[in-house]
Amino acid sequence: VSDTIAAIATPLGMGAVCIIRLSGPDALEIAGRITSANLDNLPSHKARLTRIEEDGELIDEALVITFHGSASFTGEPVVEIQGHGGALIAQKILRAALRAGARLAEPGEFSLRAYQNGKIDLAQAEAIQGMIHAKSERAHRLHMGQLRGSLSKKIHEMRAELLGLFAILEAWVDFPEEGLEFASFEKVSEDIGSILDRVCALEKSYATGSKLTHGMRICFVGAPNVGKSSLLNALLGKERSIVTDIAGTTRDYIEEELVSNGMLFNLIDTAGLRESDDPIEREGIERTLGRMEEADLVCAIFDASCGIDAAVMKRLPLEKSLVIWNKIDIGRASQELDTAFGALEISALRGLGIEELKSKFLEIAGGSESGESDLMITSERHRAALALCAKHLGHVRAGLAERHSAEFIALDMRSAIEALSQITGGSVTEDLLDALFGQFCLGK
Ligand SMILES: Nc1nc2c(ncn2[C@@H]2O[C@H](COP(=O)(O)OP(=O)(O)O)[C@@H](O)[C@H]2O)c(=O)[nH]1
Ligand SMILES: [Mg+2]
Repeated sequence: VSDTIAAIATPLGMGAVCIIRLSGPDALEIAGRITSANLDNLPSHKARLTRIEEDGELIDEALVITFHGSASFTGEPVVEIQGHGGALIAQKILRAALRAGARLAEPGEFSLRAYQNGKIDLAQAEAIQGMIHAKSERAHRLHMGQLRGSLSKKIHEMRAELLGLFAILEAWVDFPEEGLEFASFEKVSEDIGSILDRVCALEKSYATGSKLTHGMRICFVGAPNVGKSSLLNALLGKERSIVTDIAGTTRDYIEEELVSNGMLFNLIDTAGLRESDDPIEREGIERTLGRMEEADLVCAIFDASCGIDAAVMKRLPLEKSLVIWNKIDIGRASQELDTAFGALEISALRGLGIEELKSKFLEIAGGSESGESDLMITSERHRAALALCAKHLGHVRAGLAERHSAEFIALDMRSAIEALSQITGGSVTEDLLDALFGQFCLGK
């Protein structure tokens, strides 16, 4: 039996309204002690204007909404008090609720209860968190889909198939003589192969899914004065980075978010790469190399009127680089370079080729793919679980091929199923739940 928790669910500050939430078996009773309305008579999901009072002092006039029984977000009685927005009012209402018998909720505890009461699974709880943090249309859409159960459904389907195959393995263990009547080794192995393919495809979707949610990291590198800072400004449509004709102006890196075509990009302008004796500039160059390593995409910018810069070229990670010829208003270079994403011509100063560059970013991020690929994972936790599942399924297939005893194969199969279950929350530890829900907002 759980106790009744309370928290302020809205950000502390000035606003039109603040919401204080209570959840637990005594939510209605406790809220009843501080409101003038008789909450037991108030029908579920209906709002009523009441006075909030403590020791005869009027704190606020507020709307109270009750959710009876399990018909609430958390799956237990919930009361939401909507007071006037103001940090002090919110705190006074909360304090009154705590004095009336509620306990202050931990971060994410409402969502944790929703999960524990079977209202949502773990993947859906994480999707809510993803929705709250979404900075782009695509991130929002992805998490909305996950909240509505797209990911959970896929996991359950694969899990159900694995359980079916697990039953066959168990039958082989229990009835080694007639076991092969249930299915052939080949058939089981083939079915596992098909599930393995899906598990791997979903794991791979993290590359795009994480770019969509956390933003693709794009690092601009190049020799001093090629126009890196000018390009950042042109993309952002504002003068963010200092632009001068003095080489070595940008000493530290500058990071800015760009939302374009419903996608989030993290643009990083860096110090120009060249040999330098200046200690500050050298530190800046070190940082450039670090950012380049972390980046999903490196834009190698060259001055089209000068051609390729060898010092930049030799440091370029070709497998994730896009060449950008800048200053095509004053020159043209046509060297071929063997980079993963080809080359583009622009003029940051004149604003030429900027839209094409944004489209290129979108294409590289995988965001221009059609809607059917909208089922993607966006969490590293999910990726790790899928990778673990794939590893165990690999062992199962190897075991079948080498005709290991069904008992051992079944063990790997069990591990594969458990790994998959972690995503929706079938078999997870208390520690994991604490860590996961602990990242949530207070009152969520
Ligand atoms: N003609 C021309 N000049 C440019 C262009 N882009 C930048 N510049 C100039 O090149 C100089 C260096 O630009 P900046 O953005 O500071 O280069 P960074 O050192 O790579 O960051 C400045 O004087 C800019 O105005 C361009 O497309 N065409
Ligand atoms: Mg610069």
